[in-house]
Amino acid sequence: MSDRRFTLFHAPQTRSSCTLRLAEEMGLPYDLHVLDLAKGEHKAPAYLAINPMGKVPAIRHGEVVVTEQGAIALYLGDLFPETGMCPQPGDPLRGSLLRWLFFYGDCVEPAVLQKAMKWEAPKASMAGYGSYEDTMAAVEGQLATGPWFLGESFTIVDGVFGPALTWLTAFGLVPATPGIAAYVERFAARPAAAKTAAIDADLAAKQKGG
Ligand SMILES: N[C@@H](CCC(=O)N[C@@H](CS)C(=O)NCC(=O)O)C(=O)O
Repeated sequence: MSDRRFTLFHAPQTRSSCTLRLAEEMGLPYDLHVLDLAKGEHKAPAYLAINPMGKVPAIRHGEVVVTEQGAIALYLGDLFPETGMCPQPGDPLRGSLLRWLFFYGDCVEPAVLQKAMKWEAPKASMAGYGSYEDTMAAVEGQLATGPWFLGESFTIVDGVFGPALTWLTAFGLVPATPGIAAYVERFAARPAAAKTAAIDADLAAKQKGG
């Protein structure tokens, strides 16, 4: 597949905004297929054929469909290795990259949800994330090696953790400790932040108006 242009199935100001932001960070060639969640377009048969979960983000590249934001980030990082944002096999950072991409979906998301919903904490030895406290302590420990999640350079892992920590602290679901707040601030200061926010604001306004 020589053509690397892909389609991003996107709904403004949702998790697919993370993928949009990453595409902008990496300077990738993409087309947007915008879905209006309020109109239920993500649960219509045409989109369920792309993602039977009826959730965004998803990407289609040729015949390949990828869902789940971490998987999409890795797929794009490998498809565009020249961006330097996805340490490749053989690079010592590759293991760390995989570790934290999986850690986000396997540990951070369920830990934060349990805490936010005030669900009873499961026995730590039974829960893949142990506890909310241990999960967030691990994230904070890793952030301390910054400025970026894997150290000196911005990578696709920041494309997942950056938006997540931005939203989670904005909604008060995760405390903006000094380490997390400084990371969120660095993430917000990157040029792709303003561009992505403008695209999303425009799309959201069009959906509200239409
Ligand atoms: N596990 C998915 C989660 C995707 C997800 O939950 N997306 C939300 C938007 S933030 C969604 O599509 N919600 C619409 C719905 O489920 O009705 C991922 O990591 O990409």
